[in-house]
Amino acid sequence: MNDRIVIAVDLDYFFAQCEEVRRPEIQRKPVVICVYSGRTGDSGAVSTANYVARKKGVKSGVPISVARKLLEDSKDAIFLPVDQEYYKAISERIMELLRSFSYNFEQVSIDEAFLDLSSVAHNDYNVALEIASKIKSQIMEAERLTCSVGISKNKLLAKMAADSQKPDGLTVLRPESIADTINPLPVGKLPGVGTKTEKRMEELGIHTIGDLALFNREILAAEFGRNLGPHLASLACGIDNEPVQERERQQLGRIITLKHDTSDFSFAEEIRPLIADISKRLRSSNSRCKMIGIIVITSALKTKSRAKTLDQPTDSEEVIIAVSSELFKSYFESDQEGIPARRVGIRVSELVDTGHVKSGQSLSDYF
Ligand code: TTP
Ligand code: MG
Ligand code: MG
Repeated sequence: MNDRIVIAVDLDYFFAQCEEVRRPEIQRKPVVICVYSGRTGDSGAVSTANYVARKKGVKSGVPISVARKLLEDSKDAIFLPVDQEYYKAISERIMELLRSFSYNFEQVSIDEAFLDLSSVAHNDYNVALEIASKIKSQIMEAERLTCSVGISKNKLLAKMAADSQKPDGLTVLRPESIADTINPLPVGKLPGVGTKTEKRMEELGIHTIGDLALFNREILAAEFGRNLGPHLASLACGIDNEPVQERERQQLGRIITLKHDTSDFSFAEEIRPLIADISKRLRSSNSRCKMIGIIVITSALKTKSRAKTLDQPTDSEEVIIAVSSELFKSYFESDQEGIPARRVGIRVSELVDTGHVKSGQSLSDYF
C-alpha cells in the first residue's frame, strides 16, 4: 500500500472554548461546562473544562460537585450548562470548511475530523504542514477557535500526534520517527486501550506501547480475544489501514473561493462544476436529496446558509442549478447586510436511497 498522509484535527476544549468566544470576559477564568442531570443544584457531570480549570484537576466526566471542590479557591470560576445547539452550529461550519480542503474527509465527532491529503500532498510532509497551518488559521479567522492538528501516515498516528500537543498544537509524526516516538509512551496512550485494558496489560508487564508491540501474540489473543488482542498489537506497531471516509453521509457539499468578492449572483458559471460534481456523487451513490442549500461565507468570514425542501427528491444537475440560483438571488436581494461574499457553496441533504433505478431512467431502460 502506498504511503498516505493523513491529518487529524481536534478542536481544543471545544464546548468551553465556544463559550469563551461569545463571552470573552470569561477567557482567563476557570470555565466548566456542565451536564446537569436533575433538579437538585449540582447533580451531574462535567462535559468539559477550559485549560485554566484543568490545571486544578477538573476534566470531562468528573461530578460537578467534585469540580466545585477542586475550584473552591477560585472565586472567579464559571460553571455553565451545555448549549448543544450553539456548539453544533459552530461545528457544522468548521466541518464544512474542512471538507473544502480535500475529497477524503471523515468527521468522527462534534469536534474532530480526518482528512486524507495523499492526492494533494504527494507524500510531501511540507505540503501537508502548509495545509495544516492554513486549516488552523482559517478556523481561527472564521470562528476565533484554536485546534490541535496531527499529521502522519494513518488515522491512528495522526490522532496520536494531534493529542500529543494541546492546545493549539501542530505535530508531524514522520514515518522514520514513528517507532522512536510511540514506543516509550504509556500503553494507555494508545487509542483503543481503555482504563480496564490498561490495568490488565500492566499486570502482564506491558507498560509501554513498545512493550505491547513486542508482546507474545498468542497470550494477547488469549487475554483480550482472538480479534482484539492481535489488533491492539498491530496498533502498537503503528499499523492502521482504515481509510478516511465519510460514514453514512447525511449530506453532500462543496465550497469554493470566488475569483472576486461579490455582492450579487454573478458566479453562476463558477459554481457549475460544483453542482455537476454533487449531482454525479448523488447518482454514483444511488441517492437523491430532499433538501438543497447554499452557503455564503462573507468577506467578514461570517457563514450564512439558506435551504429549500423539495417536493420530490432529486439528483438532477438542472434542479440543483435552478434551486440554488433562486436561493442565491434571494440571499443577495435581502440578506447580505452589505457585506460581499468571498466563498460560496452548495449543500444537499436529507438523502434518500433510490436503489438501482436512476433518475431519468425508467425500468424499461434496463431491459
Ligand atoms: P474532546 O475533544 O474529547 O475534548 P475537548 O475538546 O473538550 O478537549 P481537548 O482540548 O482535550 O480536545 O471532546 C469534545 C467535546 O465533547 C467536549 O468539548 C465536550 C464533549 N464531551 C463530553 O460532553 N463528555 C466527555 O466525556 C467528553 C470526553 C467530551
Ligand atoms: Mg477536542
Ligand atoms: Mg475530540
